[in-house]
Amino acid sequence: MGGNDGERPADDATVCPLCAVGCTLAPSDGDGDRARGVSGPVNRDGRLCQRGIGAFDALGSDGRLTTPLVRRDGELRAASWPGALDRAANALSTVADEHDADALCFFGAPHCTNEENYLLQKLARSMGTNNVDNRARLCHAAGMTALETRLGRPAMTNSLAGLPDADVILVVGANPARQQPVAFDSYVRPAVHDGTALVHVDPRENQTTRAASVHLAPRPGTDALVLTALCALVTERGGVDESFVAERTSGYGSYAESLADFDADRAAATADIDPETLRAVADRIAAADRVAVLAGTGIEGGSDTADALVDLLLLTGSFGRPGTGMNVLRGLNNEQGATDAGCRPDRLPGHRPVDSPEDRARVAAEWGMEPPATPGLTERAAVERFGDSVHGALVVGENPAVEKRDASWLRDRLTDLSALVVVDLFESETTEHADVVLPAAAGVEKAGTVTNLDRRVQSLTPAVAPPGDARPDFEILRELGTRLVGDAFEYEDSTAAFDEWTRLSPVHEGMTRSAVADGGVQWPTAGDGSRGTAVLYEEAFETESGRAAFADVEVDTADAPADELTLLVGSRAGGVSAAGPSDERVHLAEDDAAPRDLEDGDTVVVRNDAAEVETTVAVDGSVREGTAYLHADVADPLVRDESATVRVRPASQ
Ligand SMILES: Nc1nc2c(c(=O)[nH]1)N[C@H]1C(S)=C(S)[C@@H](COP(=O)(O)OP(=O)(O)OC[C@H]3O[C@@H](n4cnc5c(=O)[nH]c(N)nc54)[C@H](O)[C@@H]3O)O[C@H]1N2
Ligand SMILES: Nc1nc2c(c(=O)[nH]1)N[C@H]1C(S)=C(S)[C@@H](COP(=O)(O)OP(=O)(O)OC[C@H]3O[C@@H](n4cnc5c(=O)[nH]c(N)nc54)[C@H](O)[C@@H]3O)O[C@H]1N2
Ligand code: SF4
Ligand SMILES: [Mo]
Repeated sequence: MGGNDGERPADDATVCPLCAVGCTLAPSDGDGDRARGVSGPVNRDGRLCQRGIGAFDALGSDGRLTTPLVRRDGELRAASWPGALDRAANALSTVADEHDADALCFFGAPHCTNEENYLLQKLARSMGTNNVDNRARLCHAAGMTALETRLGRPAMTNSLAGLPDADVILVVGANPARQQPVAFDSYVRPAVHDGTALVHVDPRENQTTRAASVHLAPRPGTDALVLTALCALVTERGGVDESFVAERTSGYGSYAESLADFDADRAAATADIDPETLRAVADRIAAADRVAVLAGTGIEGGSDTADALVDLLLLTGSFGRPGTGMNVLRGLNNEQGATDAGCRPDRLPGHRPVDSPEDRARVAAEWGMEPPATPGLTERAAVERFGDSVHGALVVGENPAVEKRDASWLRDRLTDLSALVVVDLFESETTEHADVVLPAAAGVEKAGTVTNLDRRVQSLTPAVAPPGDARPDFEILRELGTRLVGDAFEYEDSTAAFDEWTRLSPVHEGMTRSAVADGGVQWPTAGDGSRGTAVLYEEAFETESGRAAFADVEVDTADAPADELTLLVGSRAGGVSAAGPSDERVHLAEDDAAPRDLEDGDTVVVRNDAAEVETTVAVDGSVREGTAYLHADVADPLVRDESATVRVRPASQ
């Protein structure tokens, strides 16, 4: 099955920059700023979600940065482009001269194109550091690590288009009905309509639950236990795909032994779910030919959930065919591409390890210099070292705090930097502290390529002009690169950078810009640029042996202290049109509210060792007992505490 089966989009069409689904849209013919959906490889019927319809409005000229700003006498003041670029380059090179290149870090750019990300990491590495990362990657770090280390590639194994072939779809820790609506409505709902069983595993009921045939709401922290119980029950029911296990996996012997002793009823009791419902799900999975997993940010509590999901899929032979696989749903529009282009501290373009001499040599042949061999700092680690060992940062389209919008934590870190250069569309907490702010063009205003959540590289067409003097990030990075490094950054246009990137990245080898413009191409190309790959691992996994190993999942199900509740966070948002929290309340089950003398509407303090937040209570049947649900923005100060539990008390106590 080829990966370029989409239709060629209309000439004025581009890719929606607001999430990783990658729908095709165009400016509407007369209806103000509303976008018009255009039939594309993902939204074949031209469907858009509400956010996509508002894309031009969200990225329009209101409040946009339109001129470069340079700090003079403590104030950010308008400057010319050459003046601002010189100042930015000087500030960064002074840090490298006074300390060394590892005193710099480069953050970005999951909202930017593949070519822009490629330039950003080339700039970092050409200056001598691997301190380059993108924070959106961290939303799905556990899921992607499991995929990369166990199967080979840090990416969704399958395609949206194959989902209707699944017999069972397990949605775990995600709410695609709200967060990836076009993907859900175009591929999951029709499958369910045609008889696919949708099993939602989440301690909270959300929009996705409404479409599901079964909702399992295990106690938080017990997902891996429940999934391992499913593996044991599926085995008992003869649901193991013996030939797949024999030909494509390793380590089954000891894994099967550990399952043989597994007490599924005890697991159900620990997870506080109905054992009969669990058996019914196991029956469906055992009888299924194709099982697909869709996973979101709710599996990120540790590595065990992702590992248990991979085990379940290996056991049932659910890899390498349409309608199967481990599909971690990326969030931002080019989160996948930022990783593929090399905006990771441990990987060169195409996911090649920085500590591999052959891969560095291949890069050196293209760049004329070898990238550093030691992995750099993750974004999280770098932010913690601001003012200590890290003194300068180039930030392209990010808000570089571990979590966003906590002004005081961020301010403390950012004020410790001696050079901060920010490239963005809007002012933010980060630009407030910058020495130089460079105004960028938005996704709908620029050319280049982006890669959606199912590995499809698609082409952007500038649909509207950028406001004022804003420029595409590509031009800004090219200018900075020319000043800081030299000739290696003199690209004629973004296609020249695309060509260089695809020469260096084995999974993009031979991919051509014209094939990308003609309906998109899903990497890997296997060297044939016009054809992509819809389903990974059809013949073999990309591991040394070609097999995937079972993981003996260590399940840690420590109980929360009796008076504490597990903090559940949802409605994560990223991106410019993310509205503020629509719901500031803490949601509690009746059985948790009553013993605390709490009623709907009471004012409470939600507290842990990191912080406290005052809000009101919503007594709510959609959250399970033992949990407290908060919108991500409201939870922000609390999530910095590793314990992830909170105490909820009346504000008056
Ligand atoms: N409190 C809280 N914290 C969160 C979340 C939350 O919901 N609440 N969500 C989490 C999640 S899921 C994510 S992915 C991260 C997101 O974290 P970030 O990526 O840091 O934040 P965003 O707000 O998505 O975008 C950062 C900036 O990119 C700019 N931008 C957009 N397009 C372009 C472009 O083309 N060029 C340039 N140069 N800039 C551009 C925007 O103007 C914005 O200021 O935050 C995480 N942290
Ligand atoms: N409209 C809109 N859509 C977006 C975005 C946006 O800003 N607006 N942002 C995009 C981005 S950047 C991202 S990362 C994605 C995020 O997409 P999702 O990850 O689907 O988003 P959340 O709503 O945060 O869903 C997380 C779910 O995990 C559940 N959960 C929490 N803890 C656990 C647990 O221990 N076990 C299980 N099984 N479940 C748990 C929560 O209850 C919640 O239902 O959305 C993308 N889509
Ligand atoms: S689903 Fe995502 S890509 Fe599609 S229109 Fe909505 S925000 Fe844009
Ligand atoms: Mo995200």
